[in-house]
Amino acid sequence: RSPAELDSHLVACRACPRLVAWREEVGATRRRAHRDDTYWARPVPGFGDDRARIVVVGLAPAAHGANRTGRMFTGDRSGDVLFAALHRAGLANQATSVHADDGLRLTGARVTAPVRCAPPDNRPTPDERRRCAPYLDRELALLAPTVRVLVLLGGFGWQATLATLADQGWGVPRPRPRFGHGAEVVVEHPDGRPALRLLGCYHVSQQNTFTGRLTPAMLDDVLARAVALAGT
Ligand code: DU
Ligand code: SF4
Repeated sequence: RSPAELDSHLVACRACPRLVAWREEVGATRRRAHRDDTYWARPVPGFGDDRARIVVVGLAPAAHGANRTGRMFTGDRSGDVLFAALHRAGLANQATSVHADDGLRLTGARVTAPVRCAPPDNRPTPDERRRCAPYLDRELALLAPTVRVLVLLGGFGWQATLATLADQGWGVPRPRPRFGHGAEVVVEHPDGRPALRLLGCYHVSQQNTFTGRLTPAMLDDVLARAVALAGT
């Protein structure tokens, strides 16, 4: 199965009634700044290199970001911070991301999430997270020849991703490793895929970047660590 086939299955998914209602409601009501936009309002595929060594994993699409543009982390402040850092790390061809057709390309990297539909308050339920788990697992299976490092953004995304990986048979330690900025964990899959190194990083949300909890230098350090671990 190719990533494109996986995506065509994903974007038709309606398995979570609450999230289907929310993604469509947000898309129908819009936000004043985006009044003239047609919202994507569907599940959001991973974006970037099909041969990525590093995958940045958020939590879920932002209501007025990826749920609007249809591309992960695209069209909001979180994405501005993240793609600028990926550009500094040599993993993106440009520092900005505006919409799905803006010329942005990632090389050696990909961005995705354990839950593919925008949830109310950025909080998917455990059931929603479990239902969505196979999509991340299939994406990682397709990337298995190359992927070595996952950068997990934020405590909620960390926990959701570890739980998603555990649901899919990955050997996630118990008790579950705690999130921290700079935390590192190695997980293996029983099907013999190469192991993944998980790196914790504070989320690129405005809440963290405006307050200086996450500085550009801290993000650069995590991505440099990811590049070093991923090898060449
Ligand atoms: O058709 P396309 O989405 O431009 O992808 C063509 C090709 O480029 C595919 O092998 C994925 C790869 N690619 C990439 O390396 N980085 C990107 O950001 C988008 C696509
Ligand atoms: Fe489907 Fe995942 Fe969206 Fe639920 S969150 S409807 S499983 S794509």
